[in-house]
Amino acid sequence: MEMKFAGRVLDMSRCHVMGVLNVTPDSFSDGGWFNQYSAALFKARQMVADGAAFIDVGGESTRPGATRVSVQEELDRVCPVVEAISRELDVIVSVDTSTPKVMSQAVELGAGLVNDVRALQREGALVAAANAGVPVCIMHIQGEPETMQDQPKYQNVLREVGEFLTQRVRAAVRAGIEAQNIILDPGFGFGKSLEHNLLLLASLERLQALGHPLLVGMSRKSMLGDITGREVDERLPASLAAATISAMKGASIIRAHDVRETVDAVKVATAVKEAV
Ligand code: 8Y4
Repeated sequence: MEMKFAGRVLDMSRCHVMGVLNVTPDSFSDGGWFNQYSAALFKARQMVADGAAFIDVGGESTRPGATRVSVQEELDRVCPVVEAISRELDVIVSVDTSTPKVMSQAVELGAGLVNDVRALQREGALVAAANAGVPVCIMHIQGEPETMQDQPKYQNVLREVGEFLTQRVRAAVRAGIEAQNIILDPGFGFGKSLEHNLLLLASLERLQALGHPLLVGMSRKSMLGDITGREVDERLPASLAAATISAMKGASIIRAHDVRETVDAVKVATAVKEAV
């Protein structure tokens, strides 16, 4: 079960860590562009030293109420960082975007994975991802980022997430994306209540049965705040518990803010899995 990301090969039967690198305006409210760029590269170097296999570079906040960025603004933020990390560091750059132009340019600059929380549903995204030729992560989302958390509703969340992902895989394959190049993600927190998120995590094996490697992202998310009563800065232990459970249940990639700690948690889960 190997996958090739812009020249780098990874065994997807094992679990890897993806570090989060935001280059959004809310993550850099001061300092100017050069400082922001330097801080991003510094953080990327640290995450690679800590054992990240991927760095997920994102220039658009998907938080409800976040200010929208123009395509040009997203390109200007993401591209220089993608280019520098690809050139300098031994890591797979993932581009967190729903914007076709950003997908194409980032892959041209060395990105090895397209991570789209809108599941390639924007006009031109399927074509851009297919032409880019790198693996894609297709994530489930109910609704739009702006409104997804007001009253999420499902008859059967597991069935509906599975059907959505299956449909998007079909659309991707029709557009020319190789089935072996598709990673799936249940989209924790993207139009889901705590109950929905817990059902999905408890049933992760059922999504794995769709036949694609799984990526999961629960790091610091509000579902962990709901369970523990902790604020976002105090959610590392809960994030590690969620990462460990995901790795035990067969996830191939864990998206996380705290790479060093998450790598250790994944190592423990992997050692236990491989003992049998
Ligand atoms: C605190 C910190 C609270 C972060 C919430 C958040 C995923 C993703 C995001 C995911 C994939 C986030 C880009 C949301 N989540 N991509 N991206 N899967 N594939 N929120 O779960 O981190 S951003």
